[in-house]
Amino acid sequence: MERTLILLKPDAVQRDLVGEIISRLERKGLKLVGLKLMSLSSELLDEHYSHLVGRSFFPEVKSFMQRTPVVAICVEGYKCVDAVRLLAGVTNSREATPGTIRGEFAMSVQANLIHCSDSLETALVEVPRFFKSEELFEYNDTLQDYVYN
Ligand code: YYY
Ligand code: MG
Repeated sequence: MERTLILLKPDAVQRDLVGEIISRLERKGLKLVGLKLMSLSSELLDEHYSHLVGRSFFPEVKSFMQRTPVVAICVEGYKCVDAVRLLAGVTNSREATPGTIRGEFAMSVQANLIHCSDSLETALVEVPRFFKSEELFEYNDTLQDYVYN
């Protein structure tokens, strides 16, 4: 089983799409193992978006991500890192496939509602960046048998 990091960005919080997006994760069959609101510090964003430091739009992305708290989520599932990327849709929401989260609910590159880890290697770094070990839960989810059978 893999775990992946998801952030519901300030536009999701402001537009009351948190429940809709969490519902989609649940309905897909993913298991919630971590969930909380958090305000992102400048230092955390520099780490999280280190691949964007130096890009002209980076300061804007940073201030956008600090406009409200975000919802940090960790889900677990078989090959869930790629599955969640597919649910989210491509970065530019206008080009995201209808049916995906970005494709259904967004029109922007920056305000694209959701962050999710882009590979298993990234997820292994991002999950502990946002969640302490005591904030991640192991429990028996009785539906998992039916989800994967
Ligand atoms: O992983 P993903 O969020 O789909 O895209 P990244 O290339 O990692 O960029 C992170 C984040 O930065 C993106 O979700 C919006 C913002 N951004 C932007 O505002 N303008 C760009 N040209 C590229 C990315
Ligand atoms: Mg990314």
